Amino acid sequence: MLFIIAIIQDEDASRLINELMTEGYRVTKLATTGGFLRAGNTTLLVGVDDERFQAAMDIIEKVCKSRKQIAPSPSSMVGMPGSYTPYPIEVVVGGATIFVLSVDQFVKL
Ligand code: 2BA
Repeated sequence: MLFIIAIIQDEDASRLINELMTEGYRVTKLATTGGFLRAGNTTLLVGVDDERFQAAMDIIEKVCKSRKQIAPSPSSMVGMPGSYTPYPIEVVVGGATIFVLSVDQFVKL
């Protein structure tokens, strides 16, 4: 069994959950916040059997779109000695950021 941790944009969450559930995957949704933009995003946890892993990845790839976002300069740079006036920057937010872990044990009590 494999464990997919997928950080996605809020706009894609509802459709992705629907598509995964329709195909029989089990999904847990977490409301999360990106450290860089300090904006909300969504993290999905999906435990899958090895043979169904690639199909789940295909669904995530199909649904999740990259988007450009305008963000203020990282707050860590503002107000520091010698720092410059904050200016907006454009970043491309994935798609999806995905971590895949091997599951040692899966227990339901
Ligand atoms: P955020 O940390 O809010 O980052 C949003 C977007 O800002 C990133 O999109 C990237 O385009 C840009 N960005 C992030 N850190 C940057 C930096 N130090 N300098 C310049 N630009 C930077 P994505 O790479 O698609 O990431 C989307 C979200 O996925 C992130 O939101 C974060 O919540 C998560 N994420 C990405 N990589 C991660 C990692 N290695 N570990 C944990 N979470 C990660």
